[in-house]
Amino acid sequence: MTDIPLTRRRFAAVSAAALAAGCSPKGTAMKAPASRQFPPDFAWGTATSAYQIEGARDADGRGKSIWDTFDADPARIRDRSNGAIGCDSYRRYAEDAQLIADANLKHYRFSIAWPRVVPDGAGAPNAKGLDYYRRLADASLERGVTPWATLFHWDLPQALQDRGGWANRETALRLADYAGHVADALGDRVKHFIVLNEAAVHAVLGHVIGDHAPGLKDAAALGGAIHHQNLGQGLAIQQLRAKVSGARIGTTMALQPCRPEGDAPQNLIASTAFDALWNGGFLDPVLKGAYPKPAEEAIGSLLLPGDLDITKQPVDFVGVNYYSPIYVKLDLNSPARIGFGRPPKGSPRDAFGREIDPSGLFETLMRLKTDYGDPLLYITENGCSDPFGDGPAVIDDGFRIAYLRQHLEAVLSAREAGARVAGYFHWSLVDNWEWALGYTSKFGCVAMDRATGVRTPKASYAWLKQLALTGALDAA
Ligand code: IFM
Repeated sequence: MTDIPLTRRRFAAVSAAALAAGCSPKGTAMKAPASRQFPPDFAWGTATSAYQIEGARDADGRGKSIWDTFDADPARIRDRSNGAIGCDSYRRYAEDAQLIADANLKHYRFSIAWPRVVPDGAGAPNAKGLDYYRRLADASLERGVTPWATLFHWDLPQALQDRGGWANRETALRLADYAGHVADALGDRVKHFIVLNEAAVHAVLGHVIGDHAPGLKDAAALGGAIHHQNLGQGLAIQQLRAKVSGARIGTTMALQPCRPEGDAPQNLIASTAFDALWNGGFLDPVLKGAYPKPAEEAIGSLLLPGDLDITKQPVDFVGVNYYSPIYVKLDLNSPARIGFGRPPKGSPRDAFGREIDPSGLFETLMRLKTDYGDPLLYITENGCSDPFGDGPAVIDDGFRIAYLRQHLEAVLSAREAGARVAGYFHWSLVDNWEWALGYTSKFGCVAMDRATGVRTPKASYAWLKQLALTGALDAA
């Protein structure tokens, strides 16, 4: 992280605020849960996203997305692969729905590819693209699985990027138009909607660091990517509310406690500043109708009168995507003075290199309860990867079961402490195309043979199946 636009002056301002707030680097303490039983109405599900699984990029009038453009340069993707095939789910969607139903999972969170619905980013919707999502929703419903549609999981139509992408306020209006088309076509059968997926990741990795599409390395692009996504979300929620009776509408964020590397006070200041962009920059506008200072400064003159009334829409739930905390340090070599730090020495890591720290999930859930009005919460993503590499998937994936068990214990603890967590979606159903990591990182509870597309359930699939049936979390 070299370019987060936190100037020396802003850094001094957030330093003062952080010290005044007396931020704790470790957060709320988590107790072991007293009971290992989830209630019968707890929602068990799994999650995927369009670009990672669908393939069929040229089918039925789909337009190009920024990821088609980004992965056209193989050097950008770890194994030089691209999203042309994904998991072939555009053809195999019914098989996927059957796998979900067979695992006793009653909820499927998938994303709709914006460029399938509005290939040129604006104008009339593409009926064939919408038909595909009708078929997918019906395949789920017929098997007793409730569809949850995410509208924007990072695959912006390239036509909109060509007009400035999120730097252009118009993109927010186009997101609302797209939401309206989805509502008109699918609102009779899809009632659960998530407008944005992990907007912080898209803003920072896509616009500042450049590891994700659209591949920009431009600190000045951050403000537009934050604010216009939030604005578009507000406008899209208005469309969905107006058009879909009985809609349950939420948002999904990559919420991560931002912790300082080590004990140095300057790292605490840097982590507090980063938290205000990464977490606060998306939570506050929708739930509080305001931006934390550092985010507001990054947005500058793009924030127009009335915008915060639009971003602050009533939501029925907040979706929490949690994998691990972020460590942050002061980095004098970076123009922003903020850099990614390392977790404490010896802390457990998953095969993916991410720190394993379920207390970060507990802390996040409690923070939402305490600081953000106690919203209804769903864990909309949680999971871990196989070890990196081109090798076959690990079918006997005890490491994944251990990871899931620990995080579900954190969910039980947070529920006992009063957080209103109503469901859990495992990321992900099938090993899929993990963005810039290509196929080198596998998150599925089902393996996929890349040559044939054949799916093979892993040990974690059987484990989730039993858990979803009984709601009883086994002990290690
Ligand atoms: O695969 C991604 C997903 O698209 C967004 N959340 C994190 C997952 C694992 O890295």
